[in-house]
Amino acid sequence: MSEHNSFPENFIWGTATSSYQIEGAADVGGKGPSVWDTFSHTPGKIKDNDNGDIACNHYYLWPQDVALMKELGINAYRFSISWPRIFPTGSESKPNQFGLDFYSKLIDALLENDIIPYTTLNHWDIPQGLEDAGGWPKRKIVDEFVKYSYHITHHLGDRVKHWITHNEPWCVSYLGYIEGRKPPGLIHNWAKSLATAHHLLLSHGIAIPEIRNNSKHSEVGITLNLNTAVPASGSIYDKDACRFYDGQFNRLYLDPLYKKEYPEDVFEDLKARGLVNDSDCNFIKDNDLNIISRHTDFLGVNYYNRAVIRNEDVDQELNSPWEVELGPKTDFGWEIYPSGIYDLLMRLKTEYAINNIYITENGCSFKDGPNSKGEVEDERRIEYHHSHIKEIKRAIYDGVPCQGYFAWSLMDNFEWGQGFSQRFGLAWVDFKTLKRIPKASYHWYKKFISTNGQEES
Ligand code: IFM
Repeated sequence: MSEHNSFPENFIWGTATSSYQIEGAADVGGKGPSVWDTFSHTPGKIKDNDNGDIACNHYYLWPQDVALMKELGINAYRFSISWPRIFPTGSESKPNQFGLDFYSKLIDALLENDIIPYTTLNHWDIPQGLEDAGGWPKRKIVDEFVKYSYHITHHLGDRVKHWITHNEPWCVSYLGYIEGRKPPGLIHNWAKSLATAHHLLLSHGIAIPEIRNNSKHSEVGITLNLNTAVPASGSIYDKDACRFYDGQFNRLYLDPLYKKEYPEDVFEDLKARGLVNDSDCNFIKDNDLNIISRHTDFLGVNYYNRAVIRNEDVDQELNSPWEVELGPKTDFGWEIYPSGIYDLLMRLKTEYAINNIYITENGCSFKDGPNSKGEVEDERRIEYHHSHIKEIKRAIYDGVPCQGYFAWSLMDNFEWGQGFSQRFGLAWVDFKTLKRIPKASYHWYKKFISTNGQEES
């Protein structure tokens, strides 16, 4: 790269999705119920009581989705495998061949169209049977994940060469056990939340050699949702709240993976506040951290926004006035802050010396729909992606080893607790007819990546 106006040769340009958000066919082909089937069918959990029974119907419409990708010109596609399609209750000893065949056909079609599959093993929709047996807080699930990883890579590892063990462990651990916004919907249960984080990381570490063994010359990594956190003011209260936030959101995952240790301040804080005690933390066994910190080939980074942290526990009379100016927001209410991705990438390079990074998700929710001509003019989405990609390029020129970018998402889909009300897609989906309509952002991304992101300097 001699000029600062293009991306490294062989840079990966992709889009991402996940199984529960797009597939539908909730009980087809021997698939068992996932925790998301249960959660979304529990009244009041999902906006408008939506569920993923049909979603984008990708299970049946995948040939047209592969055509949509081909037309877009991406060279990679990140998707996830529905664990209960392969092990309906989780505890079977043999995989469900019908489930494997579905992914096998999809992978063949991708490769025939020169689209490299990047496959996530766990994007949250674990078999309900494993949840009933105790879920992530119980160490037993680690063996089940390793078994599942073994069988998937045994069957698909000849063709898939890029593996992501877990997507966003924080969402499972924190949103599932502290805020209750994701399955199993518990609140304020720090003991289970920490054990969940640990077992997700441990299962990642144990699965790495199994995956490498079955899928020769492959790369294996994990995807974390990370952000840049700043205090709302220079007060000691906001700074301290920001330290804790960063600890439980970013460092709780990065430190064990890359420094072989947990952030002590997070555990000390929780103990001081009476939220956990010593015996709650005895899920960490000798050697676990050696396993968790096994070398990975890449880190997948999902970045959406910055976090501005205000200490709400302190009497606001004692705190300093809010000092940070917030940027505009998406329709989800998330702040648009492109330079946060630059700051994050620089931190990953300097503080964690990470050797290879993919941006496995970045995107925004805007509701823009078809106009009278049937076209979707989502200029704000174009601006969002463009401004973030420019910051990634700046980080690459400042030495960050970033090898690829996956826009979230290929198409509008089931946005978890928000149901179908939040739209992240480059293609509009009419959830009545299931028609996909490429948005202006799709056409922009297509043109942008066709020149490897080259721009007038
Ligand atoms: O839709 C989700 C995705 O499943 C995980 N990362 C964040 C996206 C937007 O909320």
